[in-house]
Amino acid sequence: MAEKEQIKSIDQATVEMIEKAARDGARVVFERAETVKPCPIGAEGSCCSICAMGPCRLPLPRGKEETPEGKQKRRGVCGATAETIAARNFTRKIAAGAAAHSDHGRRVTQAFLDIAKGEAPGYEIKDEQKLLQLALDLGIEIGDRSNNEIAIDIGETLLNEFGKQKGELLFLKRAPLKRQEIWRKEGVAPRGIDREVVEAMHRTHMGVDQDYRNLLLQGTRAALADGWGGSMIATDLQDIMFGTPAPVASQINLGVLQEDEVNIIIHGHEPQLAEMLAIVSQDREMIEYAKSKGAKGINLAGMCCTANEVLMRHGVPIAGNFLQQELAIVTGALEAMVVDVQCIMQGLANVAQCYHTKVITTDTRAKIEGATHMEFDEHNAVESAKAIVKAAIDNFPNRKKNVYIPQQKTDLIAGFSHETINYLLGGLFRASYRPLNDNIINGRIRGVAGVVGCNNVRATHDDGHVRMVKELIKNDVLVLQTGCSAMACAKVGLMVPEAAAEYAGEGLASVCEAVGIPPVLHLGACVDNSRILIAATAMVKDGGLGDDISDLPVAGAAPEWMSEKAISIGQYFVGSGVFTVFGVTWPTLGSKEVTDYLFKDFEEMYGGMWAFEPDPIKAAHMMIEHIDKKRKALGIDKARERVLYDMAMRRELDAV
Ligand code: XCC
Repeated sequence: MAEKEQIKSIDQATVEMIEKAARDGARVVFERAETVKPCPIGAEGSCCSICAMGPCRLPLPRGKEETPEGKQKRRGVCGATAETIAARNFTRKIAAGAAAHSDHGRRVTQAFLDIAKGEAPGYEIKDEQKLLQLALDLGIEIGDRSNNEIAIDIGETLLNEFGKQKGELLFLKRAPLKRQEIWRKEGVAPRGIDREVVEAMHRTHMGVDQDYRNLLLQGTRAALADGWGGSMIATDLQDIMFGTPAPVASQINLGVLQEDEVNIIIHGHEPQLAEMLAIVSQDREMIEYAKSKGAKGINLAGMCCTANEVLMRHGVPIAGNFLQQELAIVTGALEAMVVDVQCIMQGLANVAQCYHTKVITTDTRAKIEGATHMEFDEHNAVESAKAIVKAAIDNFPNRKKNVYIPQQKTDLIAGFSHETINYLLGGLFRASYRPLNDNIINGRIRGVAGVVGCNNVRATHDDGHVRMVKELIKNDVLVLQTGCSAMACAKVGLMVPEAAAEYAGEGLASVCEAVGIPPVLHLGACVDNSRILIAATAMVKDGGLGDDISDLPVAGAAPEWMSEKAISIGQYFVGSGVFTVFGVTWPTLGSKEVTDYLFKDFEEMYGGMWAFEPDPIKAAHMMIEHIDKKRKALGIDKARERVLYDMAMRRELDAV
């Protein structure tokens, strides 16, 4: 029997562009995925390629139980067990993910220092309040010093976090005290960001750490160095330099591209260039230049996490999420695809050959064969950005006949930073999470879920995110989102206040309507998952919901994950006490022991644990079950029953 064909996407714009790509002869990710199938042994984490005696492939016996003798024999050439191999592969994924977020954080810190020293004209410190708060957090003197003097000390202190060899990362102190104690007890409090990544790479080298528990201990430490280190530093400093996000309206999907304007997409992760492009693309001189080439104006849009950064702070529209990157070129209406780092498919350069689009790499760490490299330099940001915009404008007259922009675009509200949530809930003078905690305690809100992460071409595009989030809000779970997951839900209209009445359960809807927020809140890019850690900590500190993150009725998920960064994020959530469920595939299934350790034993150690469930509805119910378990432990389960009873009574009364 033929294999049932997987539906490629639930998004009409995506479907239309896949069809156009086929007509135009452009090979995109959806087509490549049909010819390149995943290796089943690698997918389970059972292929070891870390030395030249292998790769050793250790498949599980198919269709039957593994016998003890079989398990004994299932070893690599060096004698490594399936447990060691799975744990090593998993730890390496964490190290790569933590490295990506943290190298982003490092470059942001360097830019922050340059700005403070006056060496990066065109940028400034935008959020003074957050600067001073951070100085207080770090014990840096404020006195009557200038913002720049304070910022230099902050920048140097945080830059030191990357290469620190001893002690603990400074931001660990932001966590609830009980959480800090757990980290110390388990020996996973990170010392320095780079140190933990390097040690993870060392310990997973051939012939070093060969105890899966010990390997995963280092994996946890490296992941925590991402969440409470590199990512958190990136978020804080970006907010100070570019402004802490506040609610902003915009639009999303390929329909934001304009037929008669110069279309530029900024794609990747670091916001420095994107910030400057947002300014320069509005420059009168640039717009005039665009007009001289026959365009009506310049249209900047975002893709992937850079998109989230400039959406949150400027309302720049989003053209799409991860799996739509090549499809933006397929419209035939894109003058320049400007990329920096992470999640950029090499296929872009190939697809661009069928159209006029210029793929422009801008970062010395990320070049692509066949693309044009135009180095972006923060010291000369305005000029660098102008050169890129000019190159896009110059490309406008080269558009070919095969232009078609799908009509789909959806309104959304973004900009829900921790500070904004605090303010919206509590008001300017008494900003607090109290109303959120109270509504959780009284049962109107059942709990809070973070649904984040990528798209994965092995699952129907956007479907997992949308179905999971709809199920959660229907069951009164407030959803916080970042990354490509946020974009999937924004595209179907879940990020406008009206979505509360349409999709949320009565309890959640009543709170959203009172505060005027959507039931699904966009918190930003993937480094901004650190905002979720801070929000969870604020809930603990506000009282009434236990004394650790693991006591809260919260859960996390990445239903369509694909990147190593997602594994690092998941691991730091689990290590911070959060139950976290991933979809699509799970990279340790080749070892039952390692999988059980992550899914069960971790709960004893960290209060949080992993789960794997490819069905988004079932996964949502696993999250709800966990939330209910936590409500019961807190003794607030009865409150919710009362609320539901009240509603039933109300309905009865209404019927009379
Ligand atoms: Fe990349 Fe951040 Fe994943 Fe999207 S969600 S595919 S990592 S852009 Ni981060």
